[in-house]
Amino acid sequence: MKMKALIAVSAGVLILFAGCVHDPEVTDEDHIYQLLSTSSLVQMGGLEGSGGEMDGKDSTEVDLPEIWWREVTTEGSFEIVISGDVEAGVCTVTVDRNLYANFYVDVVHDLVVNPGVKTIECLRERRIIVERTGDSSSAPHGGWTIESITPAEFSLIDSSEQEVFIESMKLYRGEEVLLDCTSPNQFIDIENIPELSEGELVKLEVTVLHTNPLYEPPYFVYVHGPCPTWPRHLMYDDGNFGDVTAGDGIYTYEWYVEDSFIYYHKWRIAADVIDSDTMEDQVEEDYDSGAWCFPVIEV
Ligand SMILES: [Ca+2]
Ligand SMILES: [Ca+2]
Ligand SMILES: [Ca+2]
Repeated sequence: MKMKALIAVSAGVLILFAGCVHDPEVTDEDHIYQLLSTSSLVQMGGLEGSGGEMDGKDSTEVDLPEIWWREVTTEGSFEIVISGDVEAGVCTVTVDRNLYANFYVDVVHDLVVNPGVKTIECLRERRIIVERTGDSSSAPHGGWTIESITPAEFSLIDSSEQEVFIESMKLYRGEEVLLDCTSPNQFIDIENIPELSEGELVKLEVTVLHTNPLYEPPYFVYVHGPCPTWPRHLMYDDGNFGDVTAGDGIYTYEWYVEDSFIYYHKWRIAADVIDSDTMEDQVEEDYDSGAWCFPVIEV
C-alpha cells in the first residue's frame, strides 16, 4: 500500500518534470509583449537631453532658466493592454510605462550651476496596431508585426496637476511634410515613419495649450531631436528659426539634421511644453509638462 503511493507520487513528479522540459505553450499575448518590449520603435525615452538655448525671451515676466535638464531615476514596468480579438490576427495594444525622474532647474543667473530639483512622475503611453502577417509557427514573434503607432504621449500621473499640453506637431523636410499629427491617438503607418539623414534641412511646427496661464510667456516649447550641437532646442513664435508668422501660436524650429544624441542609440523627435510656473522658481514642487515623441529612422 505504502509502496504504491510512493510510485504514484514519483510518476506525478516525472510528469511535471516532463511538462517543464517540453516547450510551454507561448501565447499570442506573450509574442506581442516580446515584440513590443524589444522594439526600438516602441521605446519612449525620458527627454533627458541637454539644451544650448541661452538667448531670447528677455523683456518678459519669466526668463529662461540659466540651465535645466531632466534625469531619469527609475522606469515603471512595461505594461500592455490588448484590445480586440487576437484570434482575428489584428489588434490594438496600449503600452504604458511610468517614468520617474528629476527636473533640475537653475534660475539664478550667476554662471554657476546651482539648480533646485523638482520631482517628475510621468506616464508615457503609446498605442500600436499589431498584425499577424507571418507563419505563427516559424516566423519571429509568432508572425506578429507592428503596423502603425501613435506618438508616445507624456503626461503627469496626477492629471489634476497638468495644465500644459501638446496639441499638434508637423515635421517638414524642405517643403515636404513628413509627419502631421494632430492627436495623441493618431496612428502613423510604420512605413511613414520619417527617415532622416545628417545635413538635411528640417523644420518642426508645434501648437500647444495652457488651460490656466499665469505668466508671460505662459510656457516654453522645446524640440528634442537630432539638432545642432545639443539634442534639445527652444522653439520660437517670433518669426525666427523658420517661424512663418510671429505670434500665431505656431512654435517653430528649423535646423540641419545633426547626430547630437550622444547618449542615445536611436533618433527620435519630441515636442515638449513646460509650464512657466515650473520654470520661474527652483524650490516649488510644481513640475508641469506635456510631450509627444515619435521615432525617426537614421539613414
Ligand atoms: Ca546658476
Ligand atoms: Ca509662429
Ligand atoms: Ca512656480
